[in-house]
Amino acid sequence: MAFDTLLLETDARGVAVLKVNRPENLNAVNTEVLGELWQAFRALDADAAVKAVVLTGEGGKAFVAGADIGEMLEMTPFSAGEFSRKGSEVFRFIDKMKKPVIAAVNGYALGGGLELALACDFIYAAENAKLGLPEVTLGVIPGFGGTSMLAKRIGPARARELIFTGKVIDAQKAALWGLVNEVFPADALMREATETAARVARAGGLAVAAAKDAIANGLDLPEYETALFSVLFSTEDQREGMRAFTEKRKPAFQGK
Ligand code: CO8
Repeated sequence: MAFDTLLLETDARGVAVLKVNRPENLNAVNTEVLGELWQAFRALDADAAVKAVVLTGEGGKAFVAGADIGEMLEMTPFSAGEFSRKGSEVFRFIDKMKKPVIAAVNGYALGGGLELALACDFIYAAENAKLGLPEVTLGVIPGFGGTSMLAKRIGPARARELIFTGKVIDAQKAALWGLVNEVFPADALMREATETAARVARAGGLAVAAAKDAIANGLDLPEYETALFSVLFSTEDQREGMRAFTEKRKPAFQGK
């Protein structure tokens, strides 16, 4: 699949690396990028050869430095609403996907860029990463779900501090606050992220999808996990996984 604003590669382990590719604009997200992200994530979810996705930004400087300010400058309330709705649709789809998406934040993740990273299952960051929601410094607020996603991730008090001031924090503080899972040297980030994705890819895909579903939809509903757990006993993967353990061999999951 070819895109104008994205790069996509899948390896033999079932790991897809998707890059936002507008490095001259620090990968700022405009309407075209949102449309292509929507297409790419739908295609990745439907592709049986893909088991896990790593999302990052092209170039060494930015993951995504925000929504495209030049494009937003010309927006009307109507087109801003459309833009926000399209973004929310893409971000909600990442949550609904069967496959985990890891954000590898390799530089600036600001505004809509941090919101995009927050929409992923978890975030790894490079030591040089800088994260924040500086929208109030531009006279707006986060519009892709950032207020609630950040408050859920790091708690309302820390989210208020970041959102009200527009303050940008470094990777170490982001890790301390639980915004990113782990920090790596910049030249190790993609190796670490793709190795974690490959580890996910080796597990039972149906089980990983059920676990993602349980966390997304069952946090306050323990019966939901029970229902997903029991359904997995109708799969060949469950028998293969447990049989392989008792036979002291590696499982060969089929996703069935
Ligand atoms: N949009 C458009 N272009 C951008 C953006 C952006 N968000 N960020 C950087 N660029 C461009 C710059 O304009 C510049 O282009 P040019 O070379 O043509 O002048 C190029 O990228 C390189 O950037 P800089 O020269 O500024 O690089 P620096 O290293 O000096 O600075 C910074 C890097 C600090 C990241 C700086 O570029 C910056 O502050 N960028 C803006 C960050 C920001 O405020 N992001 C939040 C935007 S608001 C948002 O995301 C709202 C989301 C919700 C939308 C909801 C729908 C309505």
